[in-house]
Parts: sequence; structure tokens; C-alpha cells
Amino acid sequence: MEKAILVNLAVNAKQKLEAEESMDELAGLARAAGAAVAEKVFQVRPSISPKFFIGEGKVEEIKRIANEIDAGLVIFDHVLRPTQLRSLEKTLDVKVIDRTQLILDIFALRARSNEGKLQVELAQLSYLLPRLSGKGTALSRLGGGIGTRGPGEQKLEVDRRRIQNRIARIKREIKNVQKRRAGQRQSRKKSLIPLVALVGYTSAGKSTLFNQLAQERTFTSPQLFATLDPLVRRAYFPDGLYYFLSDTVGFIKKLPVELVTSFKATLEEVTGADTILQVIDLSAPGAEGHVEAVGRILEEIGATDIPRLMVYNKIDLLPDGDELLKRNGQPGSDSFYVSAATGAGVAALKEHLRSLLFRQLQLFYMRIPKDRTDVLASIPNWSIVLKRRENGDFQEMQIMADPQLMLPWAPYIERGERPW
Ligand SMILES: Nc1nc2c(ncn2[C@@H]2O[C@H](COP(=O)(O)OP(=O)(O)OP(=O)(O)O)[C@@H](O)[C@H]2O)c(=O)[nH]1
Ligand SMILES: [Mg+2]
Repeated sequence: MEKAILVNLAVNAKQKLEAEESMDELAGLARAAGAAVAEKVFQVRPSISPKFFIGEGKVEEIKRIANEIDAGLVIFDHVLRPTQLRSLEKTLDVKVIDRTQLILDIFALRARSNEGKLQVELAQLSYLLPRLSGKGTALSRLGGGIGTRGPGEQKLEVDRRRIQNRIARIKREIKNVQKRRAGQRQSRKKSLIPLVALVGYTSAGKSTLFNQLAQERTFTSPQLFATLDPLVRRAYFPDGLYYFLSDTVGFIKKLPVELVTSFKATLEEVTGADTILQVIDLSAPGAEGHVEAVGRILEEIGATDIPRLMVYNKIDLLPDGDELLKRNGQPGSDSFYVSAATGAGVAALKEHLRSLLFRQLQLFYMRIPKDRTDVLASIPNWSIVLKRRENGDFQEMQIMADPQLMLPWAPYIERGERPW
């Protein structure tokens, strides 16, 4: 494990609390990247030093600490200029990375699908390009480990021209993947089955809730950014009615701009959703700030018109958790309190989702002569087929459909309930 020293600069004492929260988050990120956080260094300074970002005295202090505890990595809780990074490394004589590099590094570790890897590489190259500024030597410092994963050093050492070519090629490849994804979205739209997207701050519990709703095992982990690639599954109600549920990448404050743009593919899934479930870790110290950060990103990707439910998670960690449960299901409320881990409150959320998504749909029993292939073929275009079976010369179906659309099909509707 690489021993890391974290550094934060606040411009005035009032920002101290914010700085501490931000550093806690940075520590989580550093651990997610595989570092051992050995020391946190704070400085309050009214202005940013052009040379070292922090004051020169502080640099000396960090150098002393690094020597004492044998730390090989210093992580700044900010975005540093290339010249600042270089001066710091020269003076400190250890690897120095900024918040952006750290996040990019975690994404590089976690990306699993081909598309995810492309997105990460694109983000890394976009970060790198303006920092090349003709100085190839700036890259040779990358000796491996945290802050250097992804495209790999050899690839990083190619010149600007080749990086630009590579960026262009990745963008084309991503476009193809996005086209395919758009096609899949299109066919989902046609099929009337609603799409629900889980969004939220990293580690809010999206994947855990996804598993509860879709009854499916996906990767949940205390690590940050466990989920990077969009995942869509069917989530069933006991009677066979279902919707598509999508798990997405976690958001984070100060998300590198390189990532905001390149992870749009993941977030596009969200803009196509019929309903958004915003998952909030109610036990997290900065929960309010997280809600705001996610809200801002939803605004940026144009998803604010989509109906949204607020799902306050991890109530099992709160002393008043049982009290909060009682608030579920109040008429007109878009807030739900759950524990995705224990399942508490999830039933109320499911019930609400069902009425929200399928409000205008009713259950019909259909009996259609097998030779009416035109009717049989059209049914899935305007209804959700729950079950079908053969019965002599007939196909029998249970469907969910909007009653207003049923008039032309009245001759094929079976009256009375005949559950099977
Ligand atoms: N105590 C408690 N822990 C929970 C709950 N829901 C999730 N967790 C834990 O919180 C951590 C993060 O959960 P995930 O479901 O991976 O979170 P996520 O939002 O998908 O995170 P990313 O994919 O990394 O953005 C895991 O260790 C979960 O076990 C809950 O209701 N209560
Ligand atoms: Mg996840």
C-alpha cells in the first residue's frame, strides 16, 4: 500500500468545516484507489500561491512529514496547475497528484466493460492533453501506482499528435456504442415498459437497492465508485408485471470536467428514464450537499422534467429509523425512507412505484384465434404481455393495457376473472 499525505487549502477559517468534509471524502477516494492515508494537512491561506498552490512553509512541513513517515504520495484536494504539480514534485521529491487524477485513477481501476474503459481512457487523455505543453518530461515521473493507471505510461509518452488521434478514435468508438445503446433504448420505449433509473452520490446504496428491487446480485461494495457501467435489468412485481431498472455510476462533488462529459453515456440512460429514484445516504455527514450536487448534475444533463422520488437510505444506521419508516406512503409525498441493506421500507417504495408506473394500466384476459396473426402480432405494441398459453385453436393472454386503447379489441376480451 502506498502511504499518502492529503492536503487541503481553505481561503478562510469559515471554510474549515467544509474543508474537513471534503478531506474525509478525499480520504475515502484515496483508500478506494488503494492508498493508506497516513496524514491530513490543512492550511488556511487567503490566496493561492502560483508556484506551490499552498505556502512555501507548508511545503517544507509536508516534506518533513513525508520523510518521517516514509510517504511516497501527496494528494491535493484540489485541481492543480501543471506547473504547480511540477514544482511540488521537485521540492517534495515524492509523487504528487490532484483530486482529478485520483478520481480518474479509481475509474480506471473499476471500469469493466469495453465502453467503460474507453470512457476512462478518453477522460484521462483529455486531462493529459492540456498538461503536455511540449514538455514530454513531465510524464516520465509517472513511475506506476496511484495516479498512473489506465492508458499506461508508454501510451502516455506518445506525443500530442498521437494523443489527439487516439482521442478522435475513442470518440468514434464511443459514438458507435452510444448508437447501439440508443437503439436498445428505442426498442424499450416502443415496448411500453417503463424505465426507472437509480441515481445518487457514490456509496449512497444504489446497487444495494437495485438488488432489492430487481432481486438480482450485482456488485455492491463499501468502495467508492463500485459501479461504473450502466446496468439495466427487469424488476418484477409478484404478478409478473415488470419495469426496466437501471443502476448508474455514482456522482461526486467536484467531478472532474473530463468525466462529466465522457460519462454522459452512462447518464444518458437517466435522461431516457420515466422515473428517477434519487438514493441518498441519510447517515452520511454531508448528505445535504450530496443531494444538491446530484440535483445540479441532473439539471446539467436535462433530467429535471422527469418525475423523481427521493429515497433516503441507510435508516438502519439512524436512531430514529423506525420513526422515519412511518412517513412512507403518505399521499402526495415523493420521499421514502428505506434500508436497502435490511429491506425495511422497500415494500412501500415498490407499492408506490407500481401505482406510479402503471397507473393507467389494467389487467385484461384475452382469447384470440390463432389464425388472427395480425391481432397477435400487434398486442405487444400497445400492452405488456404478462402470460400467454395455447388453448386449442386459441392463444390466451394476460395483458396490462390502457383501457382507452382496448375498444378495437373488445371481441377478444374475456369477461370475468379467470386466473391461471
Ligand atoms: N447500513 C447500511 N449499509 C448500506 C445500506 N445500503 C447500502 N449499504 C452499504 O453501503 C455501501 C455502498 O453501497 P452500494 O450499493 O455499493 O452503493 P452505490 O451507491 O452503488 O455506490 P457506487 O456504485 O460506488 O456509486 C456498501 O457497503 C453497502 O453494503 C443500508 O441501507 N444500510
Ligand atoms: Mg453501485
